[in-house]
Amino acid sequence: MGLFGKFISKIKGTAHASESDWDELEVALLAADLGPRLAAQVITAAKSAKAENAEAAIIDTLRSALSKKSRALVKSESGATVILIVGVNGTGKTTSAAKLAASLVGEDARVLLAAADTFRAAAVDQLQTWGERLDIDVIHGLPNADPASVSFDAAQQASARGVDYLVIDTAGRLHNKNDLMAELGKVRRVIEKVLPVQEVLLVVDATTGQNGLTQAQVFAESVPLTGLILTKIDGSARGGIALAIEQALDIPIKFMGTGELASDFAPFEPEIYIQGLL
Ligand SMILES: Nc1nc2c(ncn2[C@@H]2O[C@H](COP(=O)(O)OP(=O)(O)OP(=O)(O)O)[C@@H](O)[C@H]2O)c(=O)[nH]1
Ligand SMILES: [Mg+2]
Repeated sequence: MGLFGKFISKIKGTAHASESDWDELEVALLAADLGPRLAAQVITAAKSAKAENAEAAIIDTLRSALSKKSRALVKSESGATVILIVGVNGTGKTTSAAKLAASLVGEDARVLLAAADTFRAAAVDQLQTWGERLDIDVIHGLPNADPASVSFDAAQQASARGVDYLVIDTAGRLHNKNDLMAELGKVRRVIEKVLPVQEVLLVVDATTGQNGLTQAQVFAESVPLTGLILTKIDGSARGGIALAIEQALDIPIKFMGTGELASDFAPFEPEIYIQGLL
């Protein structure tokens, strides 16, 4: 991404950055989707530092925007840990559910997937294809089944089979559709009749920029989000949205998606991420 590299090397040897240097930095910060608030804080911090300390001041400001909450998955002490995957259409929920399940299997956990996106038959097929590829069982219902009932059934099966994790994929829903948002609350309540829902992970597509922040705000009002999965940060120069969201909502990004393969998925590492921005 190399957001600040050019700016820093420009001001390092000089006593002062010029107005046009500051403007250039601000444009770069906004273009990277850091958002106006954090962009302004970075500029203020860099301006008040000496040229040779500007880089450290910028890094400190970025660091302070990060959530201090744990980025590790919460694990049930006994019984299956339920992870609900939510988000707007096309952000990468199904892919991320499969990738997350694969990474848990990679840690020797027993994992079950559930296709609670019952609106489209293709959505169930998509998760089943992943399941076959990864050798992970996928629970699904009849076409147009109630997502809450599929989730309930999946929780019962997870419990009966004694798996470690149940990862539930849900339908894409627009955050401005109240009935769909209310449905999420119902799905969660129904699962909790069987097992506690330890994680509700919102999938945000990094390429949607500041809209990702709006999505996170609205979803957080409907269902208690425990973390985020930030997808498609491969090839996106706009990864600054991660910091904008963490600063505004204090919801930790737990994982990131960096491509379309099962292996293109990793825990979110803030220090590496900040170095990447620089
Ligand atoms: N480059 C890239 N592509 C991704 C990533 N995650 C998902 N995709 C792609 O994005 C597209 C949509 O992914 P899905 O997983 O189907 O998204 P979804 O949120 O389940 O979509 P709906 O169920 O329709 O709401 C697919 O083509 C995925 O391969 C990622 O991290 N990087
Ligand atoms: Mg999907």
